[in-house]
This record gives sequence, C-alpha cells and structure tokens, in this order.
Amino acid sequence: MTDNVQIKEEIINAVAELDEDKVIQLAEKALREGVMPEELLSTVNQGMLIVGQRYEEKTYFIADLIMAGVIFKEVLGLKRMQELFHSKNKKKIGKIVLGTVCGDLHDIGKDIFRGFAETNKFEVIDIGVDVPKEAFLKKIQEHKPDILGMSGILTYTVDTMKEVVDALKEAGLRETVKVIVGGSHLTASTADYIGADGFATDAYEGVKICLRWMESALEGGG
Ligand code: B12
Repeated sequence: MTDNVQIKEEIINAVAELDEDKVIQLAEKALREGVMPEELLSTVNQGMLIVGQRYEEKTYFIADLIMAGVIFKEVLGLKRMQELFHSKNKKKIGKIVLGTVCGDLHDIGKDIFRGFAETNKFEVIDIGVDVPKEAFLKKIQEHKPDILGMSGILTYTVDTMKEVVDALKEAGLRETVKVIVGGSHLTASTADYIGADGFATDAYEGVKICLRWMESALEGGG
C-alpha cells in the first residue's frame, strides 16, 4: 500500500463531481506515482459511493449514475488497468460462468470480478447482464463450469439469485457447481437464504474464495 493520500482524495472528489477529464488525468498520474491498480479501483469506488448518496438525496439523477458508470469504465480501460487484468498464463485452473442476474444492468463489479478471475487463471464465460435463470441453466449445461458467479447490485436481486439456485436444484445441477454471489449489499445471511456456497462484497475476496474451492477440489476435498 502506498500513502498517496492527497491524490486519492482528489480522485474521490473528481469522481463525486463527475469530472471525467480530471478523473482520468489524476488516475494516470496516480498510477505513474506508484498507486497500485487495486488501490485505484477502491479509490474510484469510494467516489462512486458518494455519487450513490447524492442520488439518494436527489441532488443527482439517473444521468449522473450513467456518467459515473462511464467514468469507471474509462478507468478500467486505462492501459495499466488492462495489464492488471491481462492473464498471460494459458493453463487454466477452473471454469466460471458469470453474469449479472435478471433485472439488473450494473456490470462494473462483475467486470472487475471477471478481470481478477482471469488474472488468477480461471476461464470465465461472461454471459452479460440482465441474465434470466433459464440462460444461466443453459450455459451451465453447455459449459459444465466449476463455479457459477452471480452479480447483483440492486437489493432485490437476493430473490432473483435464489430463483437461479432453486432452478439449479430442480434441474439436478446444484451439486455439479459451486455458487458464489457478489454485491455490496450481500451478507452471510442473505447468501444463506439464496443457497449460495459463498459470497463477497469485494471482487478480489470473491476470487480468493474460488481459488480455495479449486485447491480443495484438487486435494479431493470436493
Ligand atoms: C453506476 C451506477 C449505475 C449505472 C450502472 C452502469 C454500469 N455499466 O454498471 C446505471 C446508470 C446503469 C445505473 C442504473 C440504475 N441504478 Co445504479 N448505481 C450506480 C452507482 C453510482 C455505482 C455502481 C458501481 O458500479 N459501483 C462500483 C462497483 C465496483 O461496485 P459494485 O458493483 O458494488 O461491485 C463490487 C461488489 O459489489 C463486488 N461484486 C460485484 N459483482 C460481483 C460478482 C461476484 C461474483 C463477486 C464475488 C463480487 C462482486 O465486487 C465489486 C468491488 O470489488 C451505484 C452507487 C453505489 N453506491 O454503488 C448506484 C446504485 C447501485 N444504483 C441504484 C439504482 C436505484 C439504480 C436504478 C434503479 C436507477 C433508476 N431509477 O433507474 C437503475 C437500475 C437499472 C437496472 N435495472 O439495473 C441504487 C441501488 C439501490 C438499491 N438498494 O437497490 C444505487 C446503490 C444508488 C443509490 N445509492 O441509490 N446505476
């Protein structure tokens, strides 16, 4: 961890103010000055939380949420960030089918999870956003993944995720795949209600759980 406190604060403020040019300029500067890409992501995320608060307070509107999304995606697209997500290792350790559940269009957290998973040698079949349970089932039958990853940012997606897990059970597929759910509103008890094997409010933590699952499967622990 570096202690570039000032530049990080400037980035948080620029994201909160939706100042696209300034965010990109500061993000590039921060990376040049030694801020780690992972730290940059979490810094930008702090700015996003302020955008969300302003939306709740009705000082920001839907157009502002859209702008915040555009800014985050630009940061993710910076060369150094792409390098973070780029896996040179061709040998894969496991397969993940990943999607944002039905009714939810938020894909930034999903994309970050995908990036970290690919860097950690997973093959990821990303089936996008607003994915109906039937499509999850179809992709699981087709690709036979080790893990199903579901992202849901809107709070009601807890029920949508549960519907997918229930559908897996009905189709006799539940035991064939580990299920991880991700979203900042999730807790151990909601994950339990969903019937997931694991949950994470942070994409990197989620990937660490997936790595542990693959290790224990290799050791014969299932
Ligand atoms: C940008 C944004 C949008 C953009 C999304 C653009 C995009 N391409 O994703 C757009 C404009 C589309 C949008 C739309 C809406 N949004 Co919006 N949006 C946001 C905002 C500002 C940032 C979200 C974000 O990307 N955060 C950054 C990422 C990195 O965080 P994250 O997604 O949570 O991901 C992290 C974890 O959750 C986790 N994770 C995520 N997925 C996964 C998956 C796995 C497998 C794992 C392990 C981990 C994991 O890892 C990530 C961190 O490492 C938030 C505010 C906030 N505080 O988050 C509101 C927010 C999420 N939106 C909100 C709302 C209400 C809406 C709308 C309903 C608004 C409207 N009236 O139309 C619509 C819904 C559209 C829909 N059907 O989905 C509310 C949700 C409230 C709720 N309790 O459900 C929020 C919280 C704003 C608020 N405070 O009111 N939004």
